[in-house]
Amino acid sequence: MAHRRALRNERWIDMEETEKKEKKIILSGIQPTGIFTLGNYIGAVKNWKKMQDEYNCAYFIADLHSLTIRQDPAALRKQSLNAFALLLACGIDPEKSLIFIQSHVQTHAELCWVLSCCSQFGELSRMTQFKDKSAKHADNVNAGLFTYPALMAADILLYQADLVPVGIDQKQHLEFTRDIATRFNNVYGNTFKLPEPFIPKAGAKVASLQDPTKKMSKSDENANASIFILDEPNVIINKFKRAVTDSEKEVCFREGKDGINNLMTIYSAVTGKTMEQIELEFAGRGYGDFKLAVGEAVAEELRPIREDFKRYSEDKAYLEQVYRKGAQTAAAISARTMAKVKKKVGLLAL
Ligand code: AQP
Repeated sequence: MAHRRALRNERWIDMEETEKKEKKIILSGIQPTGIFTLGNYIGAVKNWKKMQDEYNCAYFIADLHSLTIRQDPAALRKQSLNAFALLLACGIDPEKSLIFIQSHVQTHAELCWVLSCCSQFGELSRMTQFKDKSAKHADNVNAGLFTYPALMAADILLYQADLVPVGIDQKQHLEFTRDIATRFNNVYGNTFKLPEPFIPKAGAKVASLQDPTKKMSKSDENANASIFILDEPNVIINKFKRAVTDSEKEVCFREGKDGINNLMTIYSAVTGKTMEQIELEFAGRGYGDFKLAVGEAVAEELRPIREDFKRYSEDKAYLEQVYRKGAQTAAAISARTMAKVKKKVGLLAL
């Protein structure tokens, strides 16, 4: 099969000090809570692909994080494998980037425990995601939801990441990671690199097509609110036709036009056109023409991903080979940090 290649992960395995200095380390994860949306794609994965040549990238399926919300076990297993295949289909190349499934690498849970013991109840209680999610899932306000930032800190600090691409919603968690790393380094001596937030040049927040004041989300109950990256072209076009806009007729990016602003942001992200070019292109034409153009452009952008996903997901042996290799490499790299941490906090070596 065309996508089958020898897997070396060379850049990561042989990453000696020299290369480490040349290329910064980027780390990011995505939860396997469903098929990725156009928001996940434009806001994260599309950029992840672009960053592979310039940086040493580590990308993972954050399945441990997704346990903070109640999951159906069989569905979660399937979603994790699908999410992994989706990363490959979106152009994440296992020869350039380290890709793995979080729960396959035990150091994540292990460091999370140590960092939980360095986290204060007060600072965790101030996390807005905890407040939002505990309000949304009032019947399951579990300890994992509360200590989620400690796991995210472990994910980042294990790989000594320089940069972490974050949306505004995750900024507070990255600040927490920096605080906890600083605290640990002050008490035990220099152990962790302090990660910086990374805002990619072409990163955009994509809003729900049905309520443009909300972000587009995998878990939105309204199927018309989100474009899933495996949606068929006719489904995509119909969802855009139904997108909520306003009662005016002018395609222009302006405060108060949340629906049109969102569609322009999406169109710009997939075509590379500026807002001015888009305004000119649709001057004097109605919203109908514009919505159709956005739908067609998105369907075309996602077409190769849908096709590649089909090929990857049919080749379970290849997927297993890639995630096994990724887990081995991630375990070897993260073990270096974990060994340092254990020694510093006083855990007896085996
Ligand atoms: N609407 C969005 N616009 C831009 N970026 C987005 N991201 C998510 N939604 C949008 C970015 O995608 C990356 C992975 O997100 P995640 O799966 O770890 O969690 P999430 O942000 O909670 O994504 P969802 O789709 O909303 O999932 P559910 O419904 O399960 O909560 C992140 O970089 C995120 O910023």
